[in-house]
Amino acid sequence: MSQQPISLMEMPEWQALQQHFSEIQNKHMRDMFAEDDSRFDQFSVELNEILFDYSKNRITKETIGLLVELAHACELPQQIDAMFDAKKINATEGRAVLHTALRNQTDQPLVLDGEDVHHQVRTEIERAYQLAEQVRNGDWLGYTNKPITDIVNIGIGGSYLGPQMVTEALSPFVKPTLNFHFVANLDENQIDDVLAPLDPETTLFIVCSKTFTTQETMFNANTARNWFLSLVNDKSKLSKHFVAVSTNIEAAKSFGINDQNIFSMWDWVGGRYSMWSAIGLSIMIAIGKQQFEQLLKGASEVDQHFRSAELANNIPALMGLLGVWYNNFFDAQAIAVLPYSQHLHRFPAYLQQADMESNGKSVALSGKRINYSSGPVLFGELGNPGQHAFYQLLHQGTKLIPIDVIATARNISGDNKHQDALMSNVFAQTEALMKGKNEQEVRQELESGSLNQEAIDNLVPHKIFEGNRPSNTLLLQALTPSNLGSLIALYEHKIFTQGIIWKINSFDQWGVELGKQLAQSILKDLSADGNASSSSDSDSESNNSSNRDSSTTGLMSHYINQRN
Ligand code: G6Q
Repeated sequence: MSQQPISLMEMPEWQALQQHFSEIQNKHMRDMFAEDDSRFDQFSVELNEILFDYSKNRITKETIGLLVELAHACELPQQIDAMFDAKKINATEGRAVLHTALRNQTDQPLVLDGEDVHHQVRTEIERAYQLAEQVRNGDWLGYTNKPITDIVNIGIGGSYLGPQMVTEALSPFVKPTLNFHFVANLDENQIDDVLAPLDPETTLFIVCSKTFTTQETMFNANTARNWFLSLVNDKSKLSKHFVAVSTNIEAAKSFGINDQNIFSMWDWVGGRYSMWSAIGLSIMIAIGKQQFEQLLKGASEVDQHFRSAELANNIPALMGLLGVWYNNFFDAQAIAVLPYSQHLHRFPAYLQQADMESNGKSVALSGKRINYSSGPVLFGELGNPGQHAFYQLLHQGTKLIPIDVIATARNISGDNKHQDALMSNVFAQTEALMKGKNEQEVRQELESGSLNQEAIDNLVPHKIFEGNRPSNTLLLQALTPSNLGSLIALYEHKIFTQGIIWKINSFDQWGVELGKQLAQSILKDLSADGNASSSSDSDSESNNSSNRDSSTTGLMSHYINQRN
């Protein structure tokens, strides 16, 4: 007889954590550090050139033990194997999840539906490298035989955030004679601004779209093509200036892109996990084959670590479990990711998609609604600018917001004259969040000044910092391609770990669909005769418009009046 799977919160391992939480929830990290000076050694892990310090968390050895037991009870190790072994773990789309195969460094075949995935991956990436090297060497010539100077990546979501983030993060490795532009927004101001200074003779457009149907990308690609044709006036010249990356080869061909300029990807790569494939073509052009291979290598090393390290010593598993600890036991609603490295300025935006699109789900794989909290709100910004903006809330607000701080010990492009000052901020912030400042300390500080007793009494409560606010620190030796590859893979696997604990599918994104469908129906009405009325429509396709609410109808009418 088949048994109903036991729900997460009824698991004995969960209940043991609940009990443990009630015992330590009020314990202050200040005291934990005072009682045990080996916390840093106990709660930090080094992997190649990355140090992960998680000692400033509201945890004891027992907490980690219990979280690891929960992960085992949720079969995390078996699920990790299932992902790497090409099992179709993306159940709602019937797909394997194989971004790890895109960076696999071994010669071992990996068979999926009768095909060797590794062979397919290597073949396609070598084609992409060839194009990248031609552009970099000046051998890829535009229609007037001039080398390319500007590369415009047109794509959105996973076909944009990863390539843009990495190209920016690795700017010291980017070929200085090439300029990179990323167009994602449907507001034509973006593409118009990008195109304005460009010369069609020396511009290469990469249309990146897994489906080749995405509205924003198709609009922008058409605008780029029209711009090119308006200046060049000869369709036969397009082939030197437009390439595409897609699973939908036919659609890319009908857009007018030559067969040999289309690079494929596969349905087993999710958009937000796809920068390791030819979707990363702009990165390949920017940093070249050798450095792109380093990026893959760094990610692959984390893949091996995730697959083989004991969970108690496994960085992505620990990152994921600590997130569960705060999300589900402390009821923390948000997390902040705070890079102190300027070149990582797009990392929070990239991670926002990776995390929130993956784990922003409320139905378990079983099809049942979950009765616990899943993915948190993720936000972030560069560290120092953030300190002078929203860190106030992190230090003294009413919400508990665990943070990840990311920093590099060495700045590879400068002479490190700011480095000690920068790092002093990194260490000071996490120390302040952990320790806080108690009443006695505040009083002492104020009493050494010139204020009278009444003024001191009034000021004291405002100057108290409760502290006990958790942080992880990821300290990279430097922001190299290999370390960046590792950093991204750490977060990918953190997200995976949490998806397994929460029993959700981290690899679909049905939530993106409804808005897209409605936009299509609304656009049809907006482009028709400007009639946004909610009254009866006879054809069945306009069911949506007849069901439209008064707010949407009112806004549409107002827009139509204003636009005319
Ligand atoms: C990512 C999502 C989504 C997707 C974009 C672009 O995992 O699926 O962000 O990447 O909607 O889709 P296309 O690449 O198909 O244009």
